[in-house]
Amino acid sequence: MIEKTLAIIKPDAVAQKQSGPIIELIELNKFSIIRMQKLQMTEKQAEQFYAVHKERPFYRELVEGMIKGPVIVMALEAENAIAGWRELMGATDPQKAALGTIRWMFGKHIGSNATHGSDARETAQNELKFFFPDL
Ligand code: 3AN
Repeated sequence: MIEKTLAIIKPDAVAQKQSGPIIELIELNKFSIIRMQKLQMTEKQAEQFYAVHKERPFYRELVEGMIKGPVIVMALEAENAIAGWRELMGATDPQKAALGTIRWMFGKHIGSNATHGSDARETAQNELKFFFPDL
């Protein structure tokens, strides 16, 4: 089934000029980038975006990490895009990510793991709307 998902290249990866190779991997893996924007998230936006993690001990770190610089947000489309993008990103913790995945290559630690991806169909719908209201 053709799906859409939200991908974000996080501030650390953007600052380290890793967005080029990450976007290349996205295209080599046959995702279509149907929207793409570089933007600076506000603290309020990041808090809202990560509201599901509000009670987690790392919530502040998560919000701070997302607003320390510009991000690149993308709407990706492909067959099974949601699971496929998560597979290409690799495990949340870069130390546990499989060889060749984006987080294996570009993640530093669990709090700085290069990219974000929606985790389910409903989340994808909400996260896409958050940045691209026309989708
Ligand atoms: P994923 O991004 O792989 O869906 P989630 O939803 O469990 O993972 O976590 C959301 C984000 O929170 C992760 N991308 C990661 O940056 C951060 N995170 C998760 N666990 C930790 C942790 N133990 N310490 C610091 N940050 C964490």
